Amino acid sequence: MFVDREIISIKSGDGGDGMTSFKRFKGVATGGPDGGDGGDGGSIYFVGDKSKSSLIDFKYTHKFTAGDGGKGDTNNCHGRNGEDKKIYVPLGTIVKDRDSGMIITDVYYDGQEVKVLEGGRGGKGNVRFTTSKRHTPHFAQKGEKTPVRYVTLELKMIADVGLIGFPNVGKSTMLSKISGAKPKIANYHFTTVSPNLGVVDHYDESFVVADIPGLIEGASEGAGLGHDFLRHIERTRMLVHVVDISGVEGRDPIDDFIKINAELENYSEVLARLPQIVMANKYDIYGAEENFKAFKKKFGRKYKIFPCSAIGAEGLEPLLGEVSAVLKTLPPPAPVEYEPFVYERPSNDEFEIERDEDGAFIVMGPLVDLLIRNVVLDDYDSLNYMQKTLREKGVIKELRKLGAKDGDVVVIGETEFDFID
Ligand SMILES: Nc1nc2c(ncn2[C@@H]2O[C@H](COP(=O)(O)OP(=O)(O)OP(=O)(O)O)[C@@H](O)[C@H]2O)c(=O)[nH]1
Ligand SMILES: [Mg+2]
Repeated sequence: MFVDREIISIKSGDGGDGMTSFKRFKGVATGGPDGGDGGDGGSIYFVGDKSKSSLIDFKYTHKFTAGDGGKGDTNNCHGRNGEDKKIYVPLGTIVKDRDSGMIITDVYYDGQEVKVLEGGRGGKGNVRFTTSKRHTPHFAQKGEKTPVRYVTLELKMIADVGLIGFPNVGKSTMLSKISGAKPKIANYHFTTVSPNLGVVDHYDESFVVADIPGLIEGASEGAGLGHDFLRHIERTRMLVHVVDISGVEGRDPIDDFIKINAELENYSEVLARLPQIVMANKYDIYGAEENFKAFKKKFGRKYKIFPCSAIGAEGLEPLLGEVSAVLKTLPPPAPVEYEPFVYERPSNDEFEIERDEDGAFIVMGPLVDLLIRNVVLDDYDSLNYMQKTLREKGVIKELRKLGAKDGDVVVIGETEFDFID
């Protein structure tokens, strides 16, 4: 089964919680704080793997999670860091944010590693909250929790040359003769149901050829199978347009050629503009010579046309020579161009204030999450630390601006406070 589009969920590891603890000595109630930091969560990477040719693995496994960071420990011990998760994908896999459709990365090269989600930060242990005034902080920071993200994987194969044409014209036969690929070949339409890649060695040059299912009229609007696969030749550098010059199936090669080019035009300007040469195949069949002359007369000025018999491996050498020569004039293949989309980590400083029906001010947002993580409400030092943070981050100022007066209720997390300016 060939799979070229899947949605998966990815999640980097949560940060481990920081530890609250105090040194213990014989005969002494408590020593100084010694709670260590939590470990960082593992990150999510995508890795290019040339041995993969489809996204089939993701049909069965949709969920990828990196390891969580371990909790900080006593004696100032740092929690262990979570394990990274590496997701191996075929070359040419474009990773998009599912919701916005924006491109996060194009995994293009073998072994290329792209970090897509950073692990959550480990929380700080209580040691880190010691100040000159506060010697025994009874609180530590919780690890950063990371959200689940959904990404679309879309395979757009990477090949130098795309083989296009009606069904049954001999595209797969051609590929099997010029490369080590062994595509299915048979005398009926749509023998090929998914793309095949083959590597062609031609003297000192080497290039990759993609054979896709046959195209038919209306392919650009979804007729037949071709439409789903046109995107796999969007990234090629040139096209070899295969026509059945014998017209053995009762079709007119000139007509065929015009129709397929019209479909390309409809589908994408990029495809229509790719350099194109013509393989006039099945030249071995009686009647082909006549058709070839007419075809050449009509298109010979605009296109280079090569009479061939794929089945007999005849006439392929001049065609490959031309492919090789054209490729040399073209820029090297490159990943798609895009403004990379980056998942933001929850900013620690943002907050919003709303008023509920009773007039209480509700403070919300990542800043609040941070405060709640940091503060142990029945601890005096901790509460002071929170007040200081509220002032520093502009929450008090904003409350005042919104008209908060002494005695008004301010809700932070699950706790209510009286506003005192
Ligand atoms: N006489 C003759 N028959 C050929 C030639 N090339 C291919 N064929 C035959 O044409 C039929 C179709 O060949 P395929 O290579 O499967 O054609 P295709 O274009 O890949 O077809 P689809 O995958 O269905 O689009 C097979 O029976 C081949 O043996 C040729 O040069 N001469
Ligand atoms: Mg085929």
